Amino acid sequence: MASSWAGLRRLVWRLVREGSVSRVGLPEASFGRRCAYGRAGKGSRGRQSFAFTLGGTFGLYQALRFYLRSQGHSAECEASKLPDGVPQLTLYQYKTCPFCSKVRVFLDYHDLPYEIVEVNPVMRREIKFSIYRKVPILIAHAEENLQLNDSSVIISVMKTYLLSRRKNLEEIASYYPSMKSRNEKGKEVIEYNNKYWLMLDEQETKCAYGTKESRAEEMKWRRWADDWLVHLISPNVYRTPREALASFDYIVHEGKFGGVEGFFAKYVGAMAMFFVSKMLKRRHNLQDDVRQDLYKAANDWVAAIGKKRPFLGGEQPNLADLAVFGVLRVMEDLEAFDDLMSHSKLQPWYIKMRKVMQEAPALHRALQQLH
Ligand SMILES: N[C@@H](CCC(=O)N[C@@H](CS)C(=O)NCC(=O)O)C(=O)O
Repeated sequence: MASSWAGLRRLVWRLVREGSVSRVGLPEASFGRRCAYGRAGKGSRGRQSFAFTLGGTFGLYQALRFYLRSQGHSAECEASKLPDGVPQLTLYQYKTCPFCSKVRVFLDYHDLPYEIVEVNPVMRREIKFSIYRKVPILIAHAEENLQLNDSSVIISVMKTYLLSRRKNLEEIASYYPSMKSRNEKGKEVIEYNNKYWLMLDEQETKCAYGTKESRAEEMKWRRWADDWLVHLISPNVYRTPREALASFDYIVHEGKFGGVEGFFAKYVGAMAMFFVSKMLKRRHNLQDDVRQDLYKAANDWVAAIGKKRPFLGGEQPNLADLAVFGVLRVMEDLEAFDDLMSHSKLQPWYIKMRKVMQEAPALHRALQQLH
């Protein structure tokens, strides 16, 4: 522990001296303007003024202190895997899909580099190699390519891998077998029963969670993000013909569509989704004013965090924080998102999440240097 703090002080001094910290302070988030998260700060190294660097370094120092404290940092916990030990990753996605956004948030937060392959949602040629026909799909280019399906499986496998000292990716993935079952409409679906569970031994569990309750809480809210929060998105962003058109304008702009395809997708897609969203509203028993369900979900989430901690994970976000943020982020720039910010209690948490997502890559790089 003492050596960690000494290392931290050395690191901060080196960063100040070299001016090598990218900006970690974030201006007040401006909603209604799309924010590119990507690899925050890369390429801006060494170009900041001294005062700016010092401020950023201090922010990083504070963040590191919180991080180490919140992780109950100890010699045993330090043994977790470094991101540069992770194989090359390729994410097959639709940019605006909430499940894909969840995975990107997870990878960005942990500073794991990955290639993106944007899939054309009409032909889906890019995932022709796969029997599993949904996105996200993550390919880990290890000795043999390993395909991981389902956002929550991907996140659990990768998080287990980062925390685990002995298991390799193939072994961890084998603990998440797919199972065919039938949904309420009798349609065959693939499910992964234990997808919210990290495969950790006792020591790793202690490092990751501290208490049993925090592990159970994380699982509960990760499931909630998939089973409830996600289902509020479509009814809200396609609520009116005007909103449906704005949503499809965004989807076509951000997604991979041919010219004519894009034109049809925008107008036909918007009209279709306007009607589909009404069906989804009935299927999930939403209120007539679907915004009310969205606001309530946000307020339930904020209530679960409570007043004593900034994130559900404590001083740092846990997998549930990352999942909820990933899901909601796809609505940014749309009317539903602005309404959500002004009519629910979510905004302070959301701003903190944005800030932590900006800081996380620098934080994880700094932690690597500490080890
Ligand atoms: N449970 C899956 C759900 C993935 C999913 O439903 N993805 C949608 C896109 S948001 C999809 O690929 N649908 C099939 C299609 O577009 O044809 C996960 O968490 O990854």
